[in-house]
Amino acid sequence: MDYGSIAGRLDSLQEDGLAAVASAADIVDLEAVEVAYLGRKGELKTVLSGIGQLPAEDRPRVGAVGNRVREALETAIVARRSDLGSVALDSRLAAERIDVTLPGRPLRRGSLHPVIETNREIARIFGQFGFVVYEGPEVETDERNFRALNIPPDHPARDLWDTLYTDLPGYLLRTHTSPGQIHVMQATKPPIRALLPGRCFRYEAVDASHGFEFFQVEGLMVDEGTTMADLRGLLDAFAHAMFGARRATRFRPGYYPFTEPSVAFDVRCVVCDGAGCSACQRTGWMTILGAGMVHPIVLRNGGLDPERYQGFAFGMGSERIAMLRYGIDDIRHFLENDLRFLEQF
Ligand code: 2NL
Repeated sequence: MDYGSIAGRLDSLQEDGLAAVASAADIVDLEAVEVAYLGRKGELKTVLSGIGQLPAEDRPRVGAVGNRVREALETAIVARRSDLGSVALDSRLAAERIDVTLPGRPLRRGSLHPVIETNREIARIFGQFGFVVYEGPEVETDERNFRALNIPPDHPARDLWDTLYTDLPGYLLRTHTSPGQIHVMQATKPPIRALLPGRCFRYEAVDASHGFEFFQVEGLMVDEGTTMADLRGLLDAFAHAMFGARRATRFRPGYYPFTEPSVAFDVRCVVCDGAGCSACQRTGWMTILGAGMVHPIVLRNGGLDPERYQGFAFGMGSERIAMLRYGIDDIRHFLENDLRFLEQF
């Protein structure tokens, strides 16, 4: 072992090392090259370990060559690492390139069911008069659905509602949302301005204008000194908001066991505007809801003193209002969930 042979080995180590650095294909490869040449058990260490066998005067010269080789390799590795880094970034950028000029992918758009949308519009209009939306359960007691509303068992008025009963005695599917109003009266103090939308059920043969399930929106107002004039004014405002500002309206006498007096509320036919057509059976008028002054017995069942409080209530079929708004002639469309129908709203 002499200076010449060690220096020669160091030169060829540098040459091999630089070649290995240059051909490292990626960062991981380059790290392995670094460990192999400059690591604790790497090539450089191995060659330099022979330094002890040299004459003392040769050792600094060999050390100087060793340092030059280490620096050359380290410099090459740093440069190669930065090259490989930008190559990796370039290829990632290429692989993940986004063509911002492509048209977007359309999302499928949903919309509210026309009956629900109609309920919301009704709630929006009455909301302007301070009415607050409440919801009650679809399975109700015979007590709240009938008896509290002045419809005792065996009363002939029960024939007006063909009822779906449950297996549980005393429980039924509500035939109107009025039992929810009983909840409201029992739970809150006047002044009450409540709106109750919801699904109702009747045991009924299905045809173009009847379903066995349907939606209803009921309103209830109770306060001291509430009169039929307040009812008429409110319903006029509703009719004008829903069917046009100049639409004529009228009250006709009606009958409900839970209101006295009771009325039917009509608007000028929205199809012929009074000229007479098949939609209004040539009467020129269409009934859009039933209403009346809350019967004193019903107020008392709601926990309120009829000597102090008066109230009115009204109820409308959501499907009927939706049919008039959109010119739909068959109520069965609302339950069939045919997308060709629903997508039009
Ligand atoms: C209709 C008519 C109506 C009511 C509903 C009501 C509720 C309570 C007290 C008194 Cl708690 N009345 N609701 C009153 C009159 C008519 O609905 O045929 N709707 C589709």
